[in-house]
Amino acid sequence: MARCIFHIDLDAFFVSAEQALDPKLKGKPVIVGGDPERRGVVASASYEARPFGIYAGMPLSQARRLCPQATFVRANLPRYTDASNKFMQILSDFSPHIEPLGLDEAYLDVTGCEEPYGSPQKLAIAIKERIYKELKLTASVGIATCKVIAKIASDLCKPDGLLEIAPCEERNFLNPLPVVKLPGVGKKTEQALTGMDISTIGELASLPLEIIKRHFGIAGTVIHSYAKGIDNRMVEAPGEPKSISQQITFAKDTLERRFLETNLRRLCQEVGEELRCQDKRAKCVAIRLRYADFKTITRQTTLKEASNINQVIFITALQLLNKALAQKGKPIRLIGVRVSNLVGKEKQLLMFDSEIKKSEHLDKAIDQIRRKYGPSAIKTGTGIATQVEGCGGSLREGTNLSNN
Ligand code: TTP
Ligand code: MG
Repeated sequence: MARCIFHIDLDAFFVSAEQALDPKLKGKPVIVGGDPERRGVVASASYEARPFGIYAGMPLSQARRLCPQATFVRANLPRYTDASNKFMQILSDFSPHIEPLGLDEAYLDVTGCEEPYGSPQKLAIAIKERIYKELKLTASVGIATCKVIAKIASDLCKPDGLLEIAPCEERNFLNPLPVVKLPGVGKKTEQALTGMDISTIGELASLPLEIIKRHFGIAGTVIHSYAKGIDNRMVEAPGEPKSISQQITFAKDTLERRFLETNLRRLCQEVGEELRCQDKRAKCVAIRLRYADFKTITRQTTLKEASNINQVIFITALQLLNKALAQKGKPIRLIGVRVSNLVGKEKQLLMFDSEIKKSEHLDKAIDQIRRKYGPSAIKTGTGIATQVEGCGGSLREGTNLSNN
């Protein structure tokens, strides 16, 4: 029996959440991201703002130049998290097979669930109506026999759309679409395919697999299957987070060593706290640097033994930073720390080293004080420098727990 998979994505989510609270913003160019006078990027743009060329990730200053009449609203993450939880709850009332992706989208396997409604489309309409009634948000729904086609369909019918690709119609639907519509085909792959005279998904599907593999390796096999409408992935509830990250965008690009180190220490401390909170240790530590010209690099290393001790994470991240700075002396706009390859208590090595135990206990005690009395209640010597030094503040981007 063919599966019936929905991909549901909220339209202009952050903006719509603001419009739901303040109806005066409806029908207007609205941009959520923060204060355009400060550094930062567009998180979400209303459909009225998009014809001006505004997209997520664009610097707010540029968005302001392109669309000065837009209303700029500072992002309110707790508000969106709350709406997201309610959205996922509504979806799970229609099918237990739900796979949330980020805050505003999910796959839903509704095979067999459509019967009481009469058809998959009627079920999708019932979901959309409930989302609108309870949250004042619109969603777009793609319906297909597999995930990849459902996702492409929901993207094509935005905003407030519904598009069903009937079983056996997959290839007819995919063939004329540009390759870039295929998840997994980014700018670089698109360019390489253009160089091979391939511009549509149909053309990609008709290439021999050997040629695709030669150019794109194992990733090529996946996009080739998708291009042929083959995607056997199940709709699965996500596992535990596989990485934890924190990053900061500075108010001014900087190469000031002590300022960078101080911020790095703070990020490592926050990542460490999240690890300890989850009773996890990490084997890999990575830093991310974005230079003034937006070029972004990641440098990663593996620890001899998994750790959640601030100082261990910091020293490792600092070595990566020093190496990167020695290679490139360009001013830095953003710095981030990510720990991955997480192991839980059951997989941790026995710790014979009492110094490690002591450090972990000390960090945990500091976490408790900070949780009780606020983050500034206790500081390590170097941490104090962030308050007084150089770059006029920074824009925090929050903890990110990722399954990738
Ligand atoms: P998206 O679903 O990609 O975008 P959207 O909901 O704003 O618009 P669309 O109608 O095209 O679906 O992302 C969901 C939310 O995630 C978005 O509202 C804000 C946030 N987000 C960021 O903070 N930064 C980003 O770069 C992107 C792409 C999204
Ligand atoms: Mg969305």
